[in-house]
Amino acid sequence: MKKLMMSGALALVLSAPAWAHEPDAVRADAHAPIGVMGDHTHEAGEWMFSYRFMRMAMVGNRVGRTSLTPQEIVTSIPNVHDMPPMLRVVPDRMTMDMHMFGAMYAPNDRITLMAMVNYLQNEMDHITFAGMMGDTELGRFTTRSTGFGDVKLSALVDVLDTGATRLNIRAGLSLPTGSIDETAQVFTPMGTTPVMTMPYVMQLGSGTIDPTLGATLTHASGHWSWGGQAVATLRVDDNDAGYRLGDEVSATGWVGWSPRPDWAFFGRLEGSSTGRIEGADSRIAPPIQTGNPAFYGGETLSASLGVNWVGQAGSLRGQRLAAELSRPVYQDLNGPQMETDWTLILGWQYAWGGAQ
Ligand SMILES: [Cu+2]
Repeated sequence: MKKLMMSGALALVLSAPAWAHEPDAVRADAHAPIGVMGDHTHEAGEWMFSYRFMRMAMVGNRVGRTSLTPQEIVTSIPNVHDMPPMLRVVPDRMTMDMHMFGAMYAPNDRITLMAMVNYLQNEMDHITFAGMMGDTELGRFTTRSTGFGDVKLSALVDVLDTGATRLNIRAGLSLPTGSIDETAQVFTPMGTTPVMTMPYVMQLGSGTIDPTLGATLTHASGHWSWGGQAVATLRVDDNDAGYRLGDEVSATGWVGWSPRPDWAFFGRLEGSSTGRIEGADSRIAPPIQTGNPAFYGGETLSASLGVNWVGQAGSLRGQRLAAELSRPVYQDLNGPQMETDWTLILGWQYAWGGAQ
């Protein structure tokens, strides 16, 4: 993908027309890289629909910044639940697919309303080790959870808009529409196959109403653009199952380069910090790391390459396509915990209405 983007960029430079001759151009860099949400606002009466597909691939485990094999985990990490004394099941691969549907509408030039809901498909592969201790593999199994996640509603307020430089602040709520009662058949160290409530990471929602706050500053002029965003999601209450997910804060910054108005290429860094789960779901007590609320959260820094395209004429005008590929460059996890390998986001956005 990197190679493809580079050669695409080169071809565009060679064919780049002067921007001054295109005053009506829709700018590809008027939107942030597709992995950033709530970066832009709309003018009065304007609507936007968006669809994003996101795949996050996780392979292997780490404690802090150190990688651990499944055999090391089951011989060195105690089980938080009474029996057996050590962890006996290790997740070694997870794929999270998200179909993200979004709508934006601006009742006036200062306020833009935004709603998002995700359809999630989670899949986790496990290794079960035999008996009460030791590192003899007994077998493997896969669990899956599928369904809609939490609905996120927010309002974005334009604080500053000079045309080139924009600042918006956002306040919102995440509503607990996603299930926290997902179950799956598992394969135990004793060779039995009961159906159990899945660990926290495989659940589809937080189970709580979570306030979110954010601010985004962007600038675009000539061939260059840049932006920054900070977002916090706060967990202020326990859910019905007796726990709350950790607070999340993240900050990101990006630089974009547009050889022509309809294309923009981005480099982006994002740092995030997530707290441990507080409380516990009494239904979740298997001898696996994901069953321990302390083995959640941590600090991650990831780097991304992205591309935006926007149509200029006819029925393609205002249609946006985008892609972004991210890889972590630093992960310090409260573990053992699965580590992220890469994340890919593909997106489509279309806005209409408004004054133009
Ligand atoms: Cu929008």
